[in-house]
Amino acid sequence: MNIPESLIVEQQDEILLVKINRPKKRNAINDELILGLETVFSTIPKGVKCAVLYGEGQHFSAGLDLSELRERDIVEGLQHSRMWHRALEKIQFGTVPVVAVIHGACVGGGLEIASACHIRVAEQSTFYALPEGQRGIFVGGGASVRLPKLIGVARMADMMFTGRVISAEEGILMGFSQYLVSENKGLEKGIELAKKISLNAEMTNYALMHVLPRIVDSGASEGLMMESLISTIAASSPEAKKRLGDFLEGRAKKVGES
Ligand code: 1HE
Repeated sequence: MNIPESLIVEQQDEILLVKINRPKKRNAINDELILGLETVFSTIPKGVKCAVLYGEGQHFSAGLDLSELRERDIVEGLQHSRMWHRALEKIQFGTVPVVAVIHGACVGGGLEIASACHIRVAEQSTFYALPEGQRGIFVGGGASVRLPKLIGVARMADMMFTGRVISAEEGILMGFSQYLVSENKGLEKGIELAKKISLNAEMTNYALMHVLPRIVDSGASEGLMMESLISTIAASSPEAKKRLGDFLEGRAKKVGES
């Protein structure tokens, strides 16, 4: 497997920890790194149930490595954007849910990578921006599809029109991150969430990753039909029957019990 030095992958029981490790360049994403992410998320080892993606150093990621952008022609540019789409599809529609733990800069392509994950935990130092507008370019890693679903079209357009920087607190109010934690506590929180997610029935995680986004992208009538299908499939699995029985016979936790 071709994993570059700028990615560190470590398995802790059922959790895969994936670290972007290019701190001298603020975890800017060059081709090697995006291809490495594609490889890692295409080849999740058997037994892994959830992944945590985070960054080394002071920042999650400064986005696209701008030093590689200069001399591309139009076709190369298209292929480059499609390469990002492919890699981020592997994160979003891979085999396991991915928790992003973000801190410092989460900008441009870094924000696009975090948007492809399933849950985002932000440390207090996090700031978000889409500097593409200021650099004279446009997002190319899927932000126009994923980001409006998280924060809304108007907010994304504002970020690009004005170069506005969003704080960690604003990020949570806007719906970009789901958890806000103090500095250096992100990984601990990310692992805690990953452990919780790993305890779910496999079918529930599968439906949340692969079916829910398709329902959201479809019309109401098709969406409701897909919901009926997946809820019936999920409820008929032996795991669901066991869990329902556990609750009805007093062996399972009540809502809110930990
Ligand atoms: C980089 C990059 C990069 C840093 N490409 N080399 N992204 C941006 O427009 C963000 C550009 N970066 C920044 O605004 C700042 O670097 C940060 C706010 C993220 C961090 O600031 P700081 O003071 O901690 O670091 P620095 O001194 O600016 O950078 C340290 C080194 O990292 C320096 O290299 P050095 O060789 O002079 O030490 C920087 O050149 C390098 N560096 N960011 C290349 N992005 C799929 S399309 C997505 C399109 C985009 O992502 S566009 C947004 C690009």
